[in-house]
Parts: sequence; C-alpha cells; structure tokens
Amino acid sequence: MFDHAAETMPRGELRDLQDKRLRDVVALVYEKVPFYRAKMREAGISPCDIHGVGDLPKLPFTNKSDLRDNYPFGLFAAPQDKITRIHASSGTTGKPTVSGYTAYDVDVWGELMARAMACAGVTNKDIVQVSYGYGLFTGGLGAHYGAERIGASVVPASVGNTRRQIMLLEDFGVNALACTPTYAIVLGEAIREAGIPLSRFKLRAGVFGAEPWTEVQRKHVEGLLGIHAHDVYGLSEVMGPGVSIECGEQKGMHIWEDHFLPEIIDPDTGEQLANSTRGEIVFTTITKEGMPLIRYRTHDLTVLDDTPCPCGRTHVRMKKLTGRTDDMLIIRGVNVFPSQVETALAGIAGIEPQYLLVVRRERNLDTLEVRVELAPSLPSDEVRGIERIHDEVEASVDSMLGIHAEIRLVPSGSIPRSEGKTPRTQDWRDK
Ligand code: DLL
Repeated sequence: MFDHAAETMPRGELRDLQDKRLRDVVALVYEKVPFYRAKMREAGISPCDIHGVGDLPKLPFTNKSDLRDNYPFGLFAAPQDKITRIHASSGTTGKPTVSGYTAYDVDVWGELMARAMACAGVTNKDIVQVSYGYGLFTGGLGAHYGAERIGASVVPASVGNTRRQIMLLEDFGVNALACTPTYAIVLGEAIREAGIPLSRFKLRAGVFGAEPWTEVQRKHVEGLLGIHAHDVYGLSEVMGPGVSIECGEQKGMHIWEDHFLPEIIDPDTGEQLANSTRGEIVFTTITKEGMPLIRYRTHDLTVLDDTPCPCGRTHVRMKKLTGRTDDMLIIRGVNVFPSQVETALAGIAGIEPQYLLVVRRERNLDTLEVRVELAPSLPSDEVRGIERIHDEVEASVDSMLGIHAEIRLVPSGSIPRSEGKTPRTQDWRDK
C-alpha cells in the first residue's frame, strides 16, 4: 500500500474526517464561489446546516451545465494566482468543461494516483509506460504523477505509433502499462500479429480506464499481454484518473473516501439510494482547493459495495460502470456528445441539421461515422460541389470533436425521425 494509514483507516475515523472536511468545503465554497452561495440560499440553507455526511441530501446538485454556465473559471474557489494547472474535457457543445487545480490539488492527485499504482502492484523498482494522451486530457499527466510519486521510472510515451510503443515495452523491460483498455488490446494484438513471444516482455500490470470495458475484454487483454489488468476510474471535473481503482482482488474500484464522498442517486428523482442499488454516482470533493465540487452529477451508472475487502483497504468500492444516463459516447478514450456535432454543423450551407453518429469497432479500434443530410435543393446561387460540402463538414466536425469522423452525406429525409426523442447515435461496438 502507498499510504497504509489512510487506505485502511477504520470506518468510524474515516467518517469523522469526512464530516469535518465536508463542513470545511461547504464553508469554503459558500464564501468564495457566488454560484454555490446563490444555490444554497435558494435551497434555504447555509453552511451551519451542514454538520456531516448525513446532511448531504440537503445540498443542491451541481451539473455539467453549471460548469458550462460559469465557463471558464466561474466555479474556481481559489484566486488566479493560486491556480497552477487547468485541464479540460469535452463539453456538451463547443466549449470544454474546465477544471482548475492549485499546487496542493496537483499534489493530492499525485498521491491518489500513487495509491492507484500501488493497488496495481507497482513499486519503485518498476518501469511504467504511460500511453494515455498527455495534454488537456487528464490521463497522461495523472498516471505520470502517480508512477513518479511511487518512485517508478516513467516512460511518457503518450498515445499513437504502436510499433514504437511495442519497441519501448520490449527494449526497456516495462513492467506496467497505463492506457485505455482499447489501446491495450491494440498493442496486445499487434504484438501477437508480429509474432513476438511474451517471454521477451516483463509486463506484469495494466492500469486501464477512461472508457467502459467488460470482463470479457479484461480476460482478452490479460491473455494478450500476460498481465493483471486493473480498472481505474475518474473524471476531469472531479480530479482526473485515480478517483477509484481496483486492488489485487479486481472486484470493484476503491474510491478514496478521505477525498471524495460518493453517493448513489436515482437519476430521475435525485433521491439518494442505498449503496447496493444501481443508480447514478455523484461525488462531492472534500479536499480540493481550486475547484471543489458539491454533489456533482457524473451521469455514470454503478453500484457501491461497502462490504469489507480482503485487501484490507476500508474504502468503499464501486462496480464496473454499466452505462450512462446521458448520450455521451466515449470513442478512443475521447468523450463525444452528439450535441457537439450539432454545433459543428450549424451555419454550413447545403446541409440539413439532421445527423446520426454511428460508432463501430473495427480491428479493436473504434470508428465514428457521422451521417448528415444534404439540403433538399442545394443553394442555386452557389455552385458548391458535394465534395466541398463534405470537406467543410469534415473539417468542422473533426475540429469540434478532436477525433476524426468519416462523413457520409445522405439524401434529405433519409435519417429516421422518431415521434419522441430522435436517436442521434447508433453504437454497434458491443454487438
Ligand atoms: O477519462 C479520466 C481518466 C483518465 C480516467 C484515465 C481513467 C483513466 P474524462 O475525460 O473527464 O476523464 O472522462 C470521464 O469517462 O465520467 C466515465 O463516463 C468515463 N470513464 C472514466 N474512467 C472509466 C472507467 C477521464 N474505468 C468519463 N470505466 C467518466 C468506464 C470510465 N468509464
């Protein structure tokens, strides 16, 4: 374990710590963030009404739309000169969802990712290849800090160039790999296809997350790479990777409850549910300084398991995610909202605002096709070739999403309409 005392803290002691930290964070946001003050006043409460975890249901939820409305820095609780890092992930339209960190927040992140790496069995004698993207996305830097904090040798490979990745894994004798599960499978398949025997590698552990993956995929990647594959969860708004991680038992991800308070709620009514009931997981951060979040709606569906874990860690576990309550897709680790495509299409002449996102998995890699309807009659004042429309749509969609999409222009009226909510996505990956 990286921090034995914190990770095995008796539940009673943990609860006292959570109560105190919750009181502190509520007082902090009430004082520093006008948005929270207004929301709490509207709900008829003030920080003195919050004594501890039991009072969580009194507090209003925070939604992704609140982050959008306060874009970019409106929810920061620390002054600009204390913010040392800004990350972002896809928002529902053109603007990203922003997260601000103080130096202390980045330090805690490193510590929690170090706990995560230790859960996967990584030590200071190991070499860790980080093949998550480095950048605004939190995967690369988050895994990097964790491995570095534990004292391992970090190989910041970032994503792409599969052949070079495999060369590094083999030549450096890498012991642990951190990347998306899809990319781990791509690497494993490529190793198999190249006929390189696994005995030439020293890989032992994988720290895979940022997208949903199944037990079948776990077995597949474990076989391909000869490793134990650990599921790691997180989201940029709450911190990044390392909010929770599977220990050696591989039966649910321990949530670091000395920093985050999880709740399961009914996504329709917002009512708090028993831990063992499937619902939406909501987080309150209790130590963040830069951008604390109160009851943040993740839209991720799961179940909490508070039975004792044989590993000795006392922190509650969340089961593998079973879906989302919204229409967010994760394609090659990148979050994609259909509404982003709508924004990208706005203002392009010659097309209708009718579109469909079709996601498939080909040779273990996700592909995205965006079907867009052509206007019934193309503008007569302008001789715009279909090809030009295609290129304009492609450039606009690619730059909005940050990943490449195949554009298929289809005749007007050919995308099915429904009487209710028009389905904007077809996901064939699990079929
Ligand atoms: O994906 C942070 C991360 C990086 C986690 C690397 C793990 C490893 P975002 O880009 O903000 O942050 O996306 C967050 O991704 O709400 C989930 O829907 C999904 N997600 C993250 N981890 C998992 C996982 C990063 N282990 C969103 N299983 C979350 C399933 C996951 N879905």
